Amino acid sequence: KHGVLSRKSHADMDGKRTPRGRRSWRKFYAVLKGTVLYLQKDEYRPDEDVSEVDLKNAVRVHHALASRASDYSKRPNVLKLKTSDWRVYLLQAPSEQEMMSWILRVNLV
Ligand code: I3P
Repeated sequence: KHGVLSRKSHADMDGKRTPRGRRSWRKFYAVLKGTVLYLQKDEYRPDEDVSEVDLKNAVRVHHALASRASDYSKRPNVLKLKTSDWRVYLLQAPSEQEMMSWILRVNLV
């Protein structure tokens, strides 16, 4: 699955709150491949290797939990992603349907 997602980091590894200056929203082109959610700067090109920068933004979603971010109301279509190493991300999809689809797909990994 792939598509546009905006990301806000809420908690870093071990669940510590992401500090000010690193909490802003950033837009990515997201690609879910196997157990990894790649957050790329540019659109998905199947025949190209993932760049170093994009690898840094990759999120391991094995044993992660995705759910609607019902406690976040500043933006619509936002899901909350909790990873197995206690990171928390907010991810905004372009539509309600896309948000639901990402939640289902991530939780199936
Ligand atoms: C953050 C940025 C985010 C904001 C966040 C700020 O600042 O303004 O947009 O989240 O608020 O800390 P920075 O770019 O310096 O990291 P919202 O858009 O959700 O308000 P927060 O600290 O309350 O999460």
